[in-house]
Amino acid sequence: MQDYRAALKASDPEIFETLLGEEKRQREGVELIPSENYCFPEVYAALGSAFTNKYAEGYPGRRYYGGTEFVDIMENLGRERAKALFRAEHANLQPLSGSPMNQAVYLGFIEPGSTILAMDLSHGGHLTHGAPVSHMGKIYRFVRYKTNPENGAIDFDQLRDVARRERPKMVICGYSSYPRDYDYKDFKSIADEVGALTLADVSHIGGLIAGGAMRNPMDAGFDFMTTTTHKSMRGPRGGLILCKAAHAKGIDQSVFPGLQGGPHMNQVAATAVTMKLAAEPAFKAYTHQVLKNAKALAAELMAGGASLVTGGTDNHMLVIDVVKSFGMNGAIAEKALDHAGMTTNKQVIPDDPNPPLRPSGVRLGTPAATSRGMKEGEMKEIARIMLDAMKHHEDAARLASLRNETRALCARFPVPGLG
Ligand code: DSN
Repeated sequence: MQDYRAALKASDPEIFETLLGEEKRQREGVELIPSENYCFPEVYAALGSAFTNKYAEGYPGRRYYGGTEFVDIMENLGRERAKALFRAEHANLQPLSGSPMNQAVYLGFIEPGSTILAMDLSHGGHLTHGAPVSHMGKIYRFVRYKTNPENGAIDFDQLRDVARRERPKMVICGYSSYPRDYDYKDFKSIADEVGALTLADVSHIGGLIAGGAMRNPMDAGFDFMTTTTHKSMRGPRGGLILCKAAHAKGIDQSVFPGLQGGPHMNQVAATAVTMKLAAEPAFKAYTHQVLKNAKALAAELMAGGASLVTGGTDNHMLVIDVVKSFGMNGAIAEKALDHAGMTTNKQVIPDDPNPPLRPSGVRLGTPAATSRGMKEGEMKEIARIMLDAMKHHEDAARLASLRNETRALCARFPVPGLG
């Protein structure tokens, strides 16, 4: 078999150098961005395979190109695995990523100009849930529900009031910065009352649902569930749509030819592989450890003076109000943590008075560290280094010394697939 790395090194040493730099960065730092992870090593093999060469517009058994006998078998396996994993009646593995995946649902089932009810963006909703700067926010009329300022949880009374008043065609639940779980039946009953379709965008927690650590919206009778495949699922960068059988034809047509052309068959293959690995007992144990680690990290950070949005976490994610805790904005905290070898991202908090590039929070999560085998003990070490870095963010020598401690910690936990 050809050594692809050696070929790249020989033909493009400049790009190869950047790859080596990125691999070193991933090895020597603790990755705490909650949407990032280390993919299964098998995913690298599928992504860097001959499937990348193949055009296969259409679906298995109904393609617009010849030579599709093997990709048909592969995509069918992936679809059946995804259906079984998520207890769904239909699966589409072709969305190129999270944004097109959600667009395909809207464009296939909601008329332009119609109303969609989704979470307020500063309270945890995602760009594709109708941010004014997104085309989706221009095509549809998004109305909002929020979290309760008392406890940080979704305010279902307000959600019901907005739904009754606005009569949305679709109710979306899902988030990119909400550290709590909820009962999908609450959303479903409100949507049913006003005759709306239900979409759960579980991009952050798709893997945690697959492993049984968090609730599955399909069990509550949701019409659609979308998830990216690269976050807690440890697959390739990509999107996955699960839905009821009644929506299968509409979803497939909306993805192709409605929104996309040729699917990336190497990505579809990597997703199919991920669906198999995510059904294994080891992955189930992994997802439960992700949650245990998040709780341990939250407890330790709070004991050290960090104020967490909602006061803790039920999932893999934590949001620290760094203005309240340490008197600095999220951009400064992110940089200090970076210098200490801890990668996080600045984050707006509910009704944040500060702008998105200098918001009041930082967001962190445990999926990637857990993929390296880190457990509650390591979360204590991570929290100690983080607190020290934020409290001494202007002390360059101290940050450099903390970075060495982070490197030593990381050296004990090889990165899957990178060593
Ligand atoms: N960018 C992802 C996140 O970080 O949550 C969502 O698209």
